[in-house]
Amino acid sequence: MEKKFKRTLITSALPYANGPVHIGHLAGVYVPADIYARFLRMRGEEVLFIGGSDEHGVPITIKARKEGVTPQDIVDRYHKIIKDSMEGLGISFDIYSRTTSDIHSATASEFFRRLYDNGRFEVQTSLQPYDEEARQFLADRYVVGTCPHCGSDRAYGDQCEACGTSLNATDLINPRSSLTSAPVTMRETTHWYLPLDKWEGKLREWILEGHKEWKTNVYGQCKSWLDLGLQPRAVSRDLDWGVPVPVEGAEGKVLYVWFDAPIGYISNTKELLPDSWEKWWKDPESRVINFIGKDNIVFHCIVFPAMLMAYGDNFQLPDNVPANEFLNLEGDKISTSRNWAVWLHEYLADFPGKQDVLRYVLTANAPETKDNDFTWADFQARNNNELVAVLGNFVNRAMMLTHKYFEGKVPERGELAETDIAAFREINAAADRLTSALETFHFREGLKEAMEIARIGNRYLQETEPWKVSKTDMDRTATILNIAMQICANIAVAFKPFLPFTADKLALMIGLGEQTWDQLGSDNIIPAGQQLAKPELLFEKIDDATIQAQLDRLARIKEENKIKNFKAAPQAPDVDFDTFMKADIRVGTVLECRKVPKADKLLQFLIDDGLEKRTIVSGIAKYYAPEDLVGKQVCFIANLPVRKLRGIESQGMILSAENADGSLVVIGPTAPVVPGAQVK
Ligand code: B3M
Ligand code: ZN
Repeated sequence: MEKKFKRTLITSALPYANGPVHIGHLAGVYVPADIYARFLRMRGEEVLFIGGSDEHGVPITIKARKEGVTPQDIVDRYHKIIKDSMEGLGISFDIYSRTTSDIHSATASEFFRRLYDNGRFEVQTSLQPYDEEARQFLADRYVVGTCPHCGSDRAYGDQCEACGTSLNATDLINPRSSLTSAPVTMRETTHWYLPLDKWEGKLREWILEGHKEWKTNVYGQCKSWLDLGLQPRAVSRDLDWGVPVPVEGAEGKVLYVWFDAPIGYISNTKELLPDSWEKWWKDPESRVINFIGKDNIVFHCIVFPAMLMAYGDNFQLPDNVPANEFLNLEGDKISTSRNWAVWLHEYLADFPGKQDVLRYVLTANAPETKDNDFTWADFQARNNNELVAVLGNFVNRAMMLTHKYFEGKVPERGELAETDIAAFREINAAADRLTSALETFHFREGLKEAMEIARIGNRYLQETEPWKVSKTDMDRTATILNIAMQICANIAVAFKPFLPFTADKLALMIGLGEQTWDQLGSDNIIPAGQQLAKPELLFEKIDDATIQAQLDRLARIKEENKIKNFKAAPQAPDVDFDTFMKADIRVGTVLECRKVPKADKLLQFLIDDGLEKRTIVSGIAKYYAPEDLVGKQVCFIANLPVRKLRGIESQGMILSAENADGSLVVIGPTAPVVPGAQVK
């Protein structure tokens, strides 16, 4: 039996304030949460939509250290960018706050203290990596050293990225701090642990028995965690950035970021509703829905619920956690540190007024059941072929025709024909599917059904042909265009959760007041006689040049990353001096240079080598225009055996250096020398 709830508290993961928000965050969390919040509000339900920045944790301190600023400077910067850009995209939070607020510190502190006072923690002492120079403990991630498995000298204390093995900092050979490069020692430290093992039985029952309706990716991940068996987890850290552990003798220790961050949902509710926040969290008729990405499942389904159970006081556990998988960008994993992302604040600047295009593409492509890929080509195609050609086209035709034949007033209609009734039968079926898709967090399915209403509209105009009927029968034309306007009104309702800017623009154009969900499916939303505004296009085509500019930006980032990540090859085995001296390396001047026909890699040189002239063929055609090399001096090996390349005898080899991206740069002297000079 479906449980009936009075109100819904929607939370969306608090993004780390160590960088801006990107399309991966949006598709995974914020757009679906916003669609759901808007849907419930349109149904007249009591809803609260909570957001905020997660401003603690080690990465923020590292970034601050790198930039020579304070962690507070970092979070102030990104909190503002994130908050403003989310607002720009129309994410309709009731509050977007932050975990450096006083109310949050007080709430998180009290939460810890209550668990502490009630004996809910275990104390454990362990050895942790310590940076002697920075005089601080290090998270495993910030210890680097040599991998005991593959010998890579760039392994992290939690994983070697070269061979993929997961590690502990103590496994590394020559462990060093990535903060200061100082050698890492192991020091004893004491922390508070939440004994998750003690809550395992309750968690099993609550999730595995009680929430079989959860998405399979979420349920499955919970089940495998539970089947592995839960361990106590440390909830404090040795760090000077975070909420201080509110216990005597705990100087230099703060709450672990994953302990305080989910409490942020509670503090932000409190901040918004100081007097009535409790009913949202503690009334059994309230339900909590957590929108998150898949990497946060364990914290929301296991750790935070165990914290809430340990706290007691009727805190409601989440009723659902509709976590999404990941969105990739042009085939590669999105990464803040590699700058491989489409950043929301940059999108809003590059595509002003096109918030809904991004919302549409991210929903149509949402990684609901598996990882998905965002490509600019798909973005353009969905805009041009779906938003412009289907949705925008229908609305524009219906508006133009009504203006043409009825001076922009919704005409009176006569008796409905079978086509009219059939169209609304279809719209109602789509509307029902749309509603149940939204109720069950299937947002891409829901969007398809909303689009189906626009498709029905286009088919309706195609079948009824009011432009022809108007020549003989104005009464029938009036009925057709009345119906067309009712379809427009249905579109303004159906799309409102997904594309709020467009839906509101359309509502304004057709004189529809506030859209409510119960209007959906009705064939009589706007009254006859209603004056329509001047039709304006809802969407415009996006041209190839605009898309190319985005692709060029990504290509530039790829190149920059290659250079940043360049690792010099290990040194080759020793060669004895006499052997080396046998190579006769000389400088020559390029007299002629041209492409070798039918060989896209090869250039043919004529070189003044101080003796006679010699021909050399070199595989650098991709990196140089032949005319750019004429007159230049290059180094070449003179005494290699002659080789035939494409029928041309090559008398030597031009030296070049290989760059990080694989491109070749010809080597020459730094000042002019006589042709034939030997390189020693
Ligand atoms: N800041 C992780 C993330 O942004 C984390 C979420 C906290 S939710 C309480 O993926
Ligand atoms: Zn390795």
